[in-house]
Amino acid sequence: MPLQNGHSRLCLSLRVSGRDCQDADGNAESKIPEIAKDHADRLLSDTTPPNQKRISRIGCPSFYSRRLCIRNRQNSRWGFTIARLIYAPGRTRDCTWNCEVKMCEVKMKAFRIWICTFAVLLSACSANGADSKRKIIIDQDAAGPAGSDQQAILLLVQSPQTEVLGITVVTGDAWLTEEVAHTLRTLELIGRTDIPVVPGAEYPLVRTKEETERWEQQYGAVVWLGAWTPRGYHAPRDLGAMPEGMPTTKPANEDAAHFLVRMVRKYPHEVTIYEGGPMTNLALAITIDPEFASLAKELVFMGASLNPQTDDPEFVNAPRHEFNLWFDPEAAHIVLRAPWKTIVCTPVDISLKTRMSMDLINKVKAGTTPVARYIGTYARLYGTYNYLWDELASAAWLDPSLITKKETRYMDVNLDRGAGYGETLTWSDSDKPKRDVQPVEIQVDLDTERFYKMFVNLLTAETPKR
Ligand SMILES: [Ca+2]
Repeated sequence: MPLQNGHSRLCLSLRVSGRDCQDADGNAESKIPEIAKDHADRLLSDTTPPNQKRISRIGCPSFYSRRLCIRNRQNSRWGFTIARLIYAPGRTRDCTWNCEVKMCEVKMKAFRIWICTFAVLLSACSANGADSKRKIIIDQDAAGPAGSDQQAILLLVQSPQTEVLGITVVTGDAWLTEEVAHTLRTLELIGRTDIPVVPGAEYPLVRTKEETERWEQQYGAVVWLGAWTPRGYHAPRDLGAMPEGMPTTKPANEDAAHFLVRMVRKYPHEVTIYEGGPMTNLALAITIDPEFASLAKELVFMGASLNPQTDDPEFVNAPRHEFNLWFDPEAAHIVLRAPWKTIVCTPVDISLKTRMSMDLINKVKAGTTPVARYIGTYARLYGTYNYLWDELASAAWLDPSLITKKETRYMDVNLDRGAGYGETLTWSDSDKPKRDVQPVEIQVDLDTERFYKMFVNLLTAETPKR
Protein backbone atom coordinates (compact mmCIF):
# COMPACT_ATOMS: atom_id res chain seq x y z
CA MET A 1 0.00 0.00 0.00
CA PRO A 2 2.11 2.92 -1.17
CA LEU A 3 1.70 6.21 0.60
CA GLN A 4 2.63 9.27 -1.38
CA ASN A 5 5.54 11.41 -0.38
CA GLY A 6 4.98 15.06 0.34
CA HIS A 7 1.75 14.75 2.23
CA SER A 8 1.29 17.12 5.10
CA ARG A 9 -1.07 14.69 6.80
CA LEU A 10 -2.24 11.24 5.86
CA CYS A 11 -5.28 9.60 7.39
CA LEU A 12 -5.51 5.87 7.16
CA SER A 13 -8.65 4.07 8.19
CA LEU A 14 -8.80 0.33 8.68
CA ARG A 15 -11.89 -1.69 9.13
CA VAL A 16 -11.68 -5.28 10.24
CA SER A 17 -14.67 -7.56 10.15
CA GLY A 18 -14.65 -10.61 12.37
CA ARG A 19 -18.08 -12.06 11.80
CA ASP A 20 -18.73 -15.71 11.13
CA CYS A 21 -15.37 -16.86 12.41
CA GLN A 22 -14.96 -20.14 14.20
CA ASP A 23 -12.46 -21.68 16.49
CA ALA A 24 -11.19 -25.26 16.11
CA ASP A 25 -14.38 -26.60 17.73
CA GLY A 26 -16.67 -24.71 15.42
CA ASN A 27 -17.68 -22.19 18.11
CA ALA A 28 -17.87 -18.51 17.47
CA GLU A 29 -14.38 -17.14 17.88
CA SER A 30 -14.32 -14.67 20.75
CA LYS A 31 -10.80 -13.46 20.14
CA ILE A 32 -11.52 -12.00 16.73
CA PRO A 33 -11.35 -8.37 17.89
CA GLU A 34 -7.88 -9.04 19.28
CA ILE A 35 -6.77 -10.81 16.13
CA ALA A 36 -8.22 -8.01 14.06
CA LYS A 37 -6.41 -5.46 16.17
CA ASP A 38 -3.11 -7.26 15.67
CA HIS A 39 -3.56 -7.32 11.93
CA ALA A 40 -4.61 -3.70 11.84
CA ASP A 41 -1.59 -2.71 13.89
CA ARG A 42 0.72 -4.72 11.67
CA LEU A 43 -0.67 -3.21 8.51
CA LEU A 44 -0.48 0.27 9.93
CA SER A 45 3.09 -0.16 11.07
CA ASP A 46 4.04 -1.72 7.73
CA THR A 47 2.65 1.21 5.81
CA THR A 48 3.62 4.13 7.97
CA PRO A 49 6.08 6.17 5.94
CA PRO A 50 9.15 7.62 7.58
CA ASN A 51 8.99 11.04 9.19
CA GLN A 52 5.41 10.54 10.21
CA LYS A 53 3.82 9.58 13.48
CA ARG A 54 0.60 8.16 14.75
CA ILE A 55 -1.50 10.75 16.56
CA SER A 56 -4.95 9.24 17.04
CA ARG A 57 -7.03 6.10 16.95
CA ILE A 58 -10.72 5.46 16.89
CA GLY A 59 -12.45 2.15 17.62
CA CYS A 60 -16.00 1.12 16.71
CA PRO A 61 -17.98 -1.46 18.65
CA SER A 62 -19.42 -3.63 15.89
CA PHE A 63 -16.09 -4.27 14.25
CA TYR A 64 -12.55 -3.16 14.71
CA SER A 65 -11.94 0.17 13.09
CA ARG A 66 -8.87 2.27 13.47
CA ARG A 67 -7.78 5.52 12.11
CA LEU A 68 -4.19 6.50 11.88
CA CYS A 69 -3.29 10.08 11.31
CA ILE A 70 0.24 10.85 10.37
CA ARG A 71 1.78 14.22 10.01
CA ASN A 72 4.30 15.52 7.55
CA ARG A 73 4.98 19.22 7.12
CA GLN A 74 6.56 19.19 3.69
CA ASN A 75 3.72 20.79 1.73
CA SER A 76 -0.05 21.01 1.46
CA ARG A 77 -0.84 17.93 -0.62
CA TRP A 78 -3.21 15.47 1.00
CA GLY A 79 -3.40 11.74 0.62
CA PHE A 80 -6.23 9.66 1.93
CA THR A 81 -6.17 5.91 2.11
CA ILE A 82 -8.86 3.52 3.22
CA ALA A 83 -7.95 -0.06 3.82
CA ARG A 84 -10.41 -2.76 4.72
CA LEU A 85 -9.44 -6.13 6.06
CA ILE A 86 -11.89 -8.93 5.62
CA TYR A 87 -11.65 -11.93 7.84
CA ALA A 88 -11.62 -15.16 5.87
CA PRO A 89 -13.62 -18.09 7.19
CA GLY A 90 -12.29 -21.21 8.72
CA ARG A 91 -10.28 -22.08 11.73
CA THR A 92 -8.29 -19.46 13.50
CA ARG A 93 -4.86 -20.86 12.76
CA ASP A 94 -5.57 -20.90 9.04
CA CYS A 95 -6.89 -17.41 8.83
CA THR A 96 -5.98 -15.43 5.79
CA TRP A 97 -6.48 -11.73 5.51
CA ASN A 98 -7.44 -9.87 2.43
CA CYS A 99 -6.74 -6.21 2.12
CA GLU A 100 -8.76 -4.03 -0.19
CA VAL A 101 -7.13 -0.74 -0.76
CA LYS A 102 -8.59 2.31 -2.35
CA MET A 103 -6.45 5.33 -2.62
CA CYS A 104 -7.14 8.82 -3.76
CA GLU A 105 -4.93 11.82 -3.64
CA VAL A 106 -6.46 15.25 -3.53
CA LYS A 107 -5.39 18.80 -2.99
CA MET A 108 -7.58 20.36 -0.37
CA LYS A 109 -7.51 22.25 2.86
CA ALA A 110 -7.33 20.59 6.25
CA PHE A 111 -10.96 20.88 7.25
CA ARG A 112 -12.11 19.20 4.05
CA ILE A 113 -10.01 16.13 4.56
CA TRP A 114 -11.22 15.88 8.13
CA ILE A 115 -14.81 15.98 6.94
CA CYS A 116 -13.95 13.28 4.44
CA THR A 117 -12.29 11.20 7.14
CA PHE A 118 -15.21 11.40 9.52
CA ALA A 119 -17.70 10.69 6.73
CA VAL A 120 -15.87 7.49 5.88
CA LEU A 121 -15.62 6.44 9.50
CA LEU A 122 -19.30 7.19 10.02
CA SER A 123 -20.13 5.15 6.98
CA ALA A 124 -17.95 2.30 8.22
CA CYS A 125 -19.52 2.39 11.67
CA SER A 126 -23.07 2.22 10.31
CA ALA A 127 -22.45 -0.45 7.71
CA ASN A 128 -24.20 -3.72 8.29
CA GLY A 129 -23.02 -7.13 7.08
CA ALA A 130 -24.73 -7.11 3.70
CA ASP A 131 -23.42 -3.66 2.85
CA SER A 132 -19.83 -4.70 3.43
CA LYS A 133 -20.00 -7.95 1.48
CA ARG A 134 -18.69 -8.42 -2.02
CA LYS A 135 -21.53 -8.75 -4.49
CA ILE A 136 -21.19 -11.54 -7.02
CA ILE A 137 -23.32 -13.34 -9.58
CA ILE A 138 -22.24 -16.90 -10.29
CA ASP A 139 -22.79 -17.91 -13.92
CA GLN A 140 -22.20 -21.64 -14.13
CA ASP A 141 -22.82 -24.77 -16.15
CA ALA A 142 -23.85 -26.35 -12.91
CA ALA A 143 -23.62 -30.10 -13.36
CA GLY A 144 -24.06 -32.14 -10.20
CA PRO A 145 -24.26 -33.40 -7.61
CA ALA A 146 -20.88 -32.22 -6.23
CA GLY A 147 -18.16 -31.94 -8.89
CA SER A 148 -16.20 -28.85 -9.91
CA ASP A 149 -19.24 -26.77 -10.89
CA GLN A 150 -21.18 -27.21 -7.64
CA GLN A 151 -18.05 -27.05 -5.49
CA ALA A 152 -17.07 -23.73 -7.06
CA ILE A 153 -20.55 -22.41 -6.30
CA LEU A 154 -20.32 -23.65 -2.72
CA LEU A 155 -16.95 -22.00 -2.08
CA LEU A 156 -18.48 -18.65 -3.03
CA VAL A 157 -21.70 -19.22 -1.09
CA GLN A 158 -19.81 -20.47 1.96
CA SER A 159 -17.57 -17.43 2.23
CA PRO A 160 -18.74 -14.78 4.70
CA GLN A 161 -17.15 -12.24 2.33
CA THR A 162 -19.79 -12.69 -0.33
CA GLU A 163 -23.31 -11.64 -1.12
CA VAL A 164 -24.32 -14.03 -3.90
CA LEU A 165 -27.00 -12.11 -5.77
CA GLY A 166 -27.94 -15.12 -7.84
CA ILE A 167 -26.75 -18.19 -9.69
CA THR A 168 -27.37 -17.99 -13.43
CA VAL A 169 -27.20 -21.30 -15.22
CA VAL A 170 -26.11 -22.23 -18.74
CA THR A 171 -25.82 -25.46 -20.68
CA GLY A 172 -22.25 -26.72 -20.77
CA ASP A 173 -21.01 -29.64 -18.70
CA ALA A 174 -24.66 -30.78 -18.63
CA TRP A 175 -27.99 -29.56 -19.96
CA LEU A 176 -29.56 -26.41 -18.51
CA THR A 177 -32.63 -28.15 -17.04
CA GLU A 178 -30.71 -30.71 -15.00
CA GLU A 179 -28.15 -28.11 -13.91
CA VAL A 180 -30.92 -25.89 -12.57
CA ALA A 181 -32.36 -28.87 -10.64
CA HIS A 182 -28.96 -29.80 -9.15
CA THR A 183 -28.32 -26.21 -8.09
CA LEU A 184 -31.75 -25.79 -6.51
CA ARG A 185 -31.23 -29.03 -4.59
CA THR A 186 -27.76 -27.99 -3.43
CA LEU A 187 -29.16 -24.75 -2.04
CA GLU A 188 -31.98 -26.63 -0.32
CA LEU A 189 -29.54 -29.01 1.34
CA ILE A 190 -27.43 -26.18 2.74
CA GLY A 191 -30.37 -23.94 3.70
CA ARG A 192 -29.73 -21.11 1.22
CA THR A 193 -32.89 -21.15 -0.87
CA ASP A 194 -32.90 -17.36 -0.63
CA ILE A 195 -30.33 -17.30 -3.46
CA PRO A 196 -32.18 -17.16 -6.78
CA VAL A 197 -31.36 -19.80 -9.37
CA VAL A 198 -31.93 -18.25 -12.77
CA PRO A 199 -32.14 -20.37 -15.94
CA GLY A 200 -30.23 -19.10 -18.95
CA ALA A 201 -29.28 -20.39 -22.37
CA GLU A 202 -30.08 -23.97 -23.34
CA TYR A 203 -27.91 -23.86 -26.47
CA PRO A 204 -24.78 -22.02 -27.61
CA LEU A 205 -25.29 -18.99 -29.85
CA VAL A 206 -24.06 -20.67 -33.04
CA ARG A 207 -22.46 -24.06 -32.39
CA THR A 208 -24.70 -27.11 -32.72
CA LYS A 209 -24.28 -30.72 -31.71
CA GLU A 210 -24.79 -31.89 -35.30
CA GLU A 211 -22.22 -29.50 -36.75
CA THR A 212 -19.77 -30.51 -34.04
CA GLU A 213 -20.19 -34.18 -34.94
CA ARG A 214 -19.38 -33.34 -38.57
CA TRP A 215 -16.38 -31.30 -37.40
CA GLU A 216 -15.12 -34.28 -35.41
CA GLN A 217 -15.31 -36.51 -38.49
CA GLN A 218 -13.03 -34.08 -40.31
CA TYR A 219 -10.64 -32.93 -37.59
CA GLY A 220 -10.73 -35.62 -34.91
CA ALA A 221 -12.57 -36.46 -31.71
CA VAL A 222 -13.07 -33.98 -28.90
CA VAL A 223 -12.44 -35.53 -25.48
CA TRP A 224 -15.03 -33.57 -23.48
CA LEU A 225 -18.27 -32.46 -25.11
CA GLY A 226 -20.18 -31.59 -21.95
CA ALA A 227 -23.91 -32.23 -22.31
CA TRP A 228 -23.21 -33.69 -25.75
CA THR A 229 -20.73 -36.33 -24.56
CA PRO A 230 -22.04 -39.64 -26.00
CA ARG A 231 -21.69 -41.64 -22.78
CA GLY A 232 -24.63 -40.71 -20.59
CA TYR A 233 -26.24 -38.53 -23.25
CA HIS A 234 -29.91 -37.77 -22.75
CA ALA A 235 -32.50 -35.37 -24.14
CA PRO A 236 -32.14 -31.70 -23.14
CA ARG A 237 -35.19 -31.55 -20.86
CA ASP A 238 -34.59 -34.90 -19.13
CA LEU A 239 -33.06 -34.68 -15.70
CA GLY A 240 -30.73 -37.64 -15.66
CA ALA A 241 -29.78 -39.05 -12.28
CA MET A 242 -30.62 -36.94 -9.21
CA PRO A 243 -29.15 -39.01 -6.37
CA GLU A 244 -29.26 -36.05 -3.99
CA GLY A 245 -33.04 -35.89 -4.39
CA MET A 246 -35.44 -33.78 -6.39
CA PRO A 247 -35.72 -30.12 -5.50
CA THR A 248 -39.01 -28.75 -4.25
CA THR A 249 -38.03 -25.12 -4.80
CA LYS A 250 -38.43 -23.44 -8.16
CA PRO A 251 -36.08 -21.43 -10.36
CA ALA A 252 -36.55 -17.69 -10.78
CA ASN A 253 -39.21 -16.52 -13.19
CA GLU A 254 -36.70 -14.49 -15.18
CA ASP A 255 -34.03 -15.42 -17.72
CA ALA A 256 -30.35 -15.17 -16.84
CA ALA A 257 -29.44 -12.40 -19.27
CA HIS A 258 -32.12 -10.03 -18.00
CA PHE A 259 -31.27 -10.91 -14.39
CA LEU A 260 -27.61 -10.10 -15.05
CA VAL A 261 -28.51 -6.77 -16.64
CA ARG A 262 -30.96 -5.91 -13.86
CA MET A 263 -28.39 -6.59 -11.14
CA VAL A 264 -25.55 -4.52 -12.62
CA ARG A 265 -27.99 -1.65 -13.15
CA LYS A 266 -29.23 -2.00 -9.57
CA TYR A 267 -25.66 -2.05 -8.18
CA PRO A 268 -23.55 -0.28 -10.81
CA HIS A 269 -19.80 -1.03 -10.59
CA GLU A 270 -20.31 -3.27 -7.54
CA VAL A 271 -21.09 -6.68 -9.00
CA THR A 272 -18.41 -9.22 -9.86
CA ILE A 273 -19.46 -11.55 -12.65
CA TYR A 274 -18.05 -15.03 -12.00
CA GLU A 275 -18.10 -17.27 -15.06
CA GLY A 276 -17.50 -20.97 -14.60
CA GLY A 277 -19.03 -22.18 -17.85
CA PRO A 278 -19.60 -21.24 -21.48
CA MET A 279 -20.20 -17.50 -21.85
CA THR A 280 -23.59 -17.66 -23.59
CA ASN A 281 -25.55 -15.90 -20.83
CA LEU A 282 -23.01 -13.09 -20.58
CA ALA A 283 -22.97 -12.59 -24.36
CA LEU A 284 -26.76 -12.35 -24.33
CA ALA A 285 -26.64 -9.80 -21.50
CA ILE A 286 -24.11 -7.73 -23.49
CA THR A 287 -26.29 -7.99 -26.59
CA ILE A 288 -29.36 -6.83 -24.69
CA ASP A 289 -27.52 -4.08 -22.86
CA PRO A 290 -24.21 -2.90 -24.37
CA GLU A 291 -23.37 -1.20 -21.06
CA PHE A 292 -23.58 -4.48 -19.13
CA ALA A 293 -19.82 -5.13 -19.03
CA SER A 294 -18.86 -1.57 -18.13
CA LEU A 295 -21.49 -1.49 -15.36
CA ALA A 296 -20.11 -4.65 -13.74
CA LYS A 297 -17.21 -4.44 -11.33
CA GLU A 298 -15.17 -7.13 -13.08
CA LEU A 299 -15.28 -10.44 -14.90
CA VAL A 300 -13.65 -13.47 -13.31
CA PHE A 301 -13.71 -16.66 -15.35
CA MET A 302 -12.39 -20.19 -15.56
CA GLY A 303 -11.51 -20.91 -19.14
CA ALA A 304 -8.94 -20.68 -21.92
CA SER A 305 -5.86 -22.80 -22.42
CA LEU A 306 -2.46 -21.41 -23.35
CA ASN A 307 0.39 -23.84 -23.03
CA PRO A 308 -0.53 -26.45 -20.44
CA GLN A 309 2.29 -28.71 -19.27
CA THR A 310 0.49 -32.01 -19.18
CA ASP A 311 0.04 -35.43 -20.71
CA ASP A 312 -3.72 -35.24 -20.21
CA PRO A 313 -5.25 -36.51 -23.48
CA GLU A 314 -7.71 -33.62 -23.55
CA PHE A 315 -4.86 -31.16 -24.08
CA VAL A 316 -1.78 -33.02 -25.25
CA ASN A 317 -2.59 -32.56 -28.95
CA ALA A 318 -4.82 -29.54 -28.56
CA PRO A 319 -3.15 -27.21 -26.06
CA ARG A 320 -5.32 -24.24 -27.08
CA HIS A 321 -8.58 -26.15 -26.69
CA GLU A 322 -10.61 -25.45 -23.56
CA PHE A 323 -14.21 -26.52 -23.10
CA ASN A 324 -15.84 -23.32 -21.78
CA LEU A 325 -14.57 -21.13 -24.63
CA TRP A 326 -14.82 -23.92 -27.21
CA PHE A 327 -18.47 -24.81 -26.46
CA ASP A 328 -19.69 -21.33 -27.38
CA PRO A 329 -16.86 -19.54 -29.24
CA GLU A 330 -19.04 -16.72 -30.56
CA ALA A 331 -20.27 -15.93 -27.04
CA ALA A 332 -16.71 -15.94 -25.70
CA HIS A 333 -15.67 -13.61 -28.54
CA ILE A 334 -18.42 -11.13 -27.64
CA VAL A 335 -17.59 -11.29 -23.94
CA LEU A 336 -13.81 -11.01 -24.28
CA ARG A 337 -14.18 -7.98 -26.54
CA ALA A 338 -16.57 -6.17 -24.19
CA PRO A 339 -15.36 -3.19 -22.15
CA TRP A 340 -14.92 -4.79 -18.73
CA LYS A 341 -12.96 -2.82 -16.19
CA THR A 342 -11.01 -5.93 -15.28
CA ILE A 343 -10.89 -9.48 -16.60
CA VAL A 344 -9.28 -12.23 -14.52
CA CYS A 345 -8.74 -15.65 -16.06
CA THR A 346 -8.10 -19.00 -14.41
CA PRO A 347 -6.86 -21.02 -17.41
CA VAL A 348 -6.42 -24.75 -17.84
CA ASP A 349 -2.68 -24.25 -17.35
CA ILE A 350 -2.99 -23.38 -13.66
CA SER A 351 -5.96 -25.63 -12.91
CA LEU A 352 -3.86 -28.61 -14.02
CA LYS A 353 -1.54 -27.86 -11.10
CA THR A 354 -4.32 -28.70 -8.62
CA ARG A 355 -5.42 -32.09 -7.34
CA MET A 356 -8.64 -33.11 -5.66
CA SER A 357 -7.41 -36.32 -4.08
CA MET A 358 -9.18 -38.82 -1.86
CA ASP A 359 -7.25 -37.31 1.04
CA LEU A 360 -8.83 -33.92 0.30
CA ILE A 361 -12.29 -35.45 0.00
CA ASN A 362 -11.80 -37.26 3.31
CA LYS A 363 -10.84 -34.01 5.03
CA VAL A 364 -14.11 -32.46 3.86
CA LYS A 365 -15.97 -35.65 4.71
CA ALA A 366 -14.77 -35.37 8.30
CA GLY A 367 -16.87 -32.25 8.68
CA THR A 368 -20.36 -32.39 10.14
CA THR A 369 -22.02 -29.49 8.36
CA PRO A 370 -24.60 -29.92 5.57
CA VAL A 371 -22.08 -28.81 2.96
CA ALA A 372 -19.46 -31.27 4.20
CA ARG A 373 -22.04 -34.07 4.17
CA TYR A 374 -23.08 -33.14 0.63
CA ILE A 375 -19.52 -33.16 -0.71
CA GLY A 376 -18.60 -36.23 1.32
CA THR A 377 -21.57 -38.14 -0.07
CA TYR A 378 -21.46 -37.15 -3.73
CA ALA A 379 -17.85 -36.25 -4.61
CA ARG A 380 -16.32 -38.78 -7.00
CA LEU A 381 -12.83 -39.15 -8.39
CA TYR A 382 -12.27 -39.81 -12.07
CA GLY A 383 -9.01 -41.72 -11.71
CA THR A 384 -6.78 -41.03 -8.74
CA TYR A 385 -7.58 -37.33 -8.65
CA ASN A 386 -9.68 -34.59 -10.20
CA TYR A 387 -8.55 -31.13 -11.19
CA LEU A 388 -10.05 -28.28 -9.21
CA TRP A 389 -11.03 -26.28 -12.29
CA ASP A 390 -13.69 -23.81 -11.27
CA GLU A 391 -12.91 -24.06 -7.56
CA LEU A 392 -9.59 -22.32 -8.10
CA ALA A 393 -11.29 -19.41 -9.87
CA SER A 394 -13.61 -19.05 -6.86
CA ALA A 395 -10.87 -19.35 -4.25
CA ALA A 396 -8.50 -16.97 -6.04
CA TRP A 397 -11.23 -14.36 -6.20
CA LEU A 398 -11.88 -14.78 -2.48
CA ASP A 399 -8.17 -14.60 -1.68
CA PRO A 400 -6.06 -13.26 -4.57
CA SER A 401 -2.88 -13.95 -2.57
CA LEU A 402 -3.33 -17.65 -3.43
CA ILE A 403 -1.98 -16.72 -6.86
CA THR A 404 1.79 -16.44 -6.69
CA LYS A 405 2.41 -15.59 -10.34
CA LYS A 406 0.28 -13.92 -13.00
CA GLU A 407 0.71 -12.22 -16.35
CA THR A 408 -1.29 -9.99 -18.65
CA ARG A 409 -2.19 -11.01 -22.17
CA TYR A 410 -4.85 -10.06 -24.67
CA MET A 411 -7.35 -12.79 -25.41
CA ASP A 412 -9.93 -13.82 -27.98
CA VAL A 413 -11.29 -17.00 -29.53
CA ASN A 414 -10.71 -18.45 -32.98
CA LEU A 415 -13.98 -18.15 -34.93
CA ASP A 416 -12.66 -19.66 -38.18
CA ARG A 417 -14.77 -22.75 -38.85
CA GLY A 418 -11.74 -24.95 -39.54
CA ALA A 419 -9.55 -27.09 -37.31
CA GLY A 420 -8.94 -24.31 -34.79
CA TYR A 421 -12.60 -23.33 -34.28
CA GLY A 422 -13.11 -22.36 -30.66
CA GLU A 423 -9.46 -22.41 -29.65
CA THR A 424 -7.94 -19.76 -27.40
CA LEU A 425 -6.09 -16.86 -29.03
CA THR A 426 -3.72 -14.69 -27.01
CA TRP A 427 -1.28 -11.87 -27.68
CA SER A 428 1.20 -9.80 -25.79
CA ASP A 429 1.43 -6.01 -25.84
CA SER A 430 3.98 -6.12 -28.65
CA ASP A 431 2.04 -8.27 -31.09
CA LYS A 432 -1.62 -7.69 -30.32
CA PRO A 433 -3.94 -6.90 -33.23
CA LYS A 434 -5.02 -3.37 -34.04
CA ARG A 435 -8.67 -4.29 -33.45
CA ASP A 436 -10.14 -4.04 -29.97
CA VAL A 437 -8.82 -6.71 -27.66
CA GLN A 438 -8.95 -6.53 -23.90
CA PRO A 439 -6.12 -7.16 -21.45
CA VAL A 440 -6.73 -10.23 -19.32
CA GLU A 441 -5.01 -10.99 -16.04
CA ILE A 442 -4.01 -14.62 -16.37
CA GLN A 443 -3.17 -16.70 -13.32
CA VAL A 444 0.03 -18.68 -13.77
CA ASP A 445 0.98 -20.25 -10.46
CA LEU A 446 -0.49 -20.76 -7.01
CA ASP A 447 0.14 -21.75 -3.43
CA THR A 448 -1.51 -25.16 -3.62
CA GLU A 449 -1.34 -25.97 0.09
CA ARG A 450 -3.08 -22.76 1.10
CA PHE A 451 -5.65 -23.37 -1.62
CA TYR A 452 -6.38 -26.87 -0.30
CA LYS A 453 -6.66 -25.56 3.26
CA MET A 454 -9.10 -22.90 2.15
CA PHE A 455 -11.06 -25.50 0.18
CA VAL A 456 -11.44 -27.73 3.24
CA ASN A 457 -12.13 -24.88 5.64
CA LEU A 458 -14.89 -23.37 3.52
CA LEU A 459 -16.53 -26.69 2.68
CA THR A 460 -16.59 -27.81 6.32
CA ALA A 461 -17.72 -24.47 7.79
CA GLU A 462 -21.27 -23.63 8.77
CA THR A 463 -23.11 -21.98 5.88
CA PRO A 464 -23.42 -18.23 6.43
CA LYS A 465 -26.98 -17.02 6.79
CA ARG A 466 -28.41 -14.63 4.29
CA1 LIG B 1 -18.05 -25.06 -14.99
